[in-house]
Amino acid sequence: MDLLEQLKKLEKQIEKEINEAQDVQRLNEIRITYLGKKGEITHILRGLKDVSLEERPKIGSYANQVRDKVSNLISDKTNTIKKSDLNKKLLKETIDVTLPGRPFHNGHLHVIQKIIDEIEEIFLGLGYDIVDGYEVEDEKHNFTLLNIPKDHPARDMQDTFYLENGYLLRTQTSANQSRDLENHDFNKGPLKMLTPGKVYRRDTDDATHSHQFHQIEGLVVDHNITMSDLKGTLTIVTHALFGNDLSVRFRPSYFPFTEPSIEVDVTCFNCHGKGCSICKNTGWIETLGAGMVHPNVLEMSGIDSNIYQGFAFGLGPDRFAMLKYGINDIRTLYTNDIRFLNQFN
Ligand code: FA5
Repeated sequence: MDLLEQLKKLEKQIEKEINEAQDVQRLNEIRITYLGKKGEITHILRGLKDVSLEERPKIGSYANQVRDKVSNLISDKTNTIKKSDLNKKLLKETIDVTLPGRPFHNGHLHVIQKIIDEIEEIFLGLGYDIVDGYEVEDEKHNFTLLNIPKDHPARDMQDTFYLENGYLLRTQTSANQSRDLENHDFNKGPLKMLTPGKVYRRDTDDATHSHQFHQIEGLVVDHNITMSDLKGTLTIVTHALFGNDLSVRFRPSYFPFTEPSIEVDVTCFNCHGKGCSICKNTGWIETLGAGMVHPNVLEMSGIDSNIYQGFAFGLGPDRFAMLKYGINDIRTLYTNDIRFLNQFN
C-alpha cells in the first residue's frame, strides 16, 4: 500500500475514533496517539524526506491537511463535550425557587429565665447592680457568715448535697451576701446588689417544691435603712410583676441572718384565696423571705452595725413564674417538655 492510501486509511480510522469518543480524556488520548511527538501522522510527516521528489508535494500537502483536519475535529468535539457537561451540571444544580421554604425552628428563652430577666429589669431601674455568685460554695459563706454556726438547727432545714472536698451546692443565694459586703467600697456609695442563680436543697419534690430551683437575692446596705424601705421595695416589685390584682401579705418569720424577718405571700392564682391543693388550703403562696440584715452578719464582714443598716430578701422566680402564668406544678418547669415550654414563646 502506498503512503497516500495509508494516509487516507488512517484519516478514516481517526475520524471514526473521534466520533466514538465520549469524553475529553479519550479525545486527548487520540490527539497524543496521532498528533503527538511520537504520533502516527507526525511519523509520516517526518518520513517525507524518503519519498520521491515528484510525490513529496502531493503527499506532504495531504498529510498536512489530515493533520489540520484531525486537530480541528478534536478541538470541536472537545468543546461540544465540555459544553454538554456544563449544561448537565447546571441542570443538576438548578434551584427550584417556587418550592416552599423549610421552616426554621427558632429557640426562645425558658420561662424561668424570662421571669429572672423581668425581675432584673425592675431592680436595674431601682439602681441595683447584678452580680453572679457561686453554685458550689463553702460552708462558711452558705452558713457560718450568715449567723448559722455549726450545730445550728437552721442548717438542717436547708440540708443539701455535699462534695467530697467539704464544699456544698449552695442552698440559698444569701451565700453571696458576705462576699458582696466584703467587696463593696462604702466610700463610693450604698450597696445595692442583686444575685440571681440556681440553688439546691434536699427538699422532697411536690407542686411548689423542687430539689433544684432558682433564687434572686437582694441586698441593700447604707445609713438609715429601715423596714419601710424593704416593704416599699417589695411592694413595687410584686405589683410591677403581677399588677395590683393579687394581694400581697407580709408576715413575721425567722431567718438567722435577718432581724426582724418576714415572709411575703401572694394570693393563690388558682383559687384566688379560697384554698386549694396548690396553696395547701391556705389561699396564699409564699414567694420570698426577707428582713433587716442581722448586725452579726454585718460585723462578721467587718462592717460597723452602729453606722450601717440594711435589708435583704431572697425571692423564688420559679414560684413567681407559677403565679404569673398559672402553672400548677413547679416540676413542669424542669422536665423540658417542648409542648409545655412552647406556650411561653
Ligand atoms: C431563704 O432561702 C432565704 N435565704 C431568703 C432570705 C434572703 C431571707 C435574705 C432573708 C433575707 P426560704 O427558704 O424561705 O428563704 O426560700 C426563699 C424562697 O425560695 C421561698 O419563698 C420560695 O419562693 C423559694 N423556695 C424555697 N424552697 C423552694 C423549693 N424547694 N422549690 C422552689 N422554690 C423554693
